[in-house]
Amino acid sequence: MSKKLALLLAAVVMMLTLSACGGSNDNGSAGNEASPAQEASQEIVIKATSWEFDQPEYVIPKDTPVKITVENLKGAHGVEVEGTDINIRGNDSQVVTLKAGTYPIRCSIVCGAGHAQMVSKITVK
Ligand SMILES: [Cu+2]
Repeated sequence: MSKKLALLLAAVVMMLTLSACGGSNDNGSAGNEASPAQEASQEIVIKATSWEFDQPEYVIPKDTPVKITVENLKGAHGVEVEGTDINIRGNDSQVVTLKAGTYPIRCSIVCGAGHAQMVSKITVK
């Protein structure tokens, strides 16, 4: 009984540690994963202030490499795209290729009182 509990605790601790590591790794090595120099045929700029993104929706073409740039005009914000591994923190960019669909965006940096209302979406078509 107590051995089971200890194992369970160990598993939980490991999961927490792994997710913490994953988070900081994302940050440091975002540029050198998978494909090093994808050619983007288009760029969109997502401008963030405290506390909103400049557009309620960003439209990009499907199956096409697009450079997504995040500009922080006020405060420190990031763009996390639900259903993908895209997480652009701060003034940075990432080249992405997405399938058709709608992808919710939210701020990936806890930035203060309005953090929860920092949402938008990417429509890919
Ligand atoms: Cu934010």
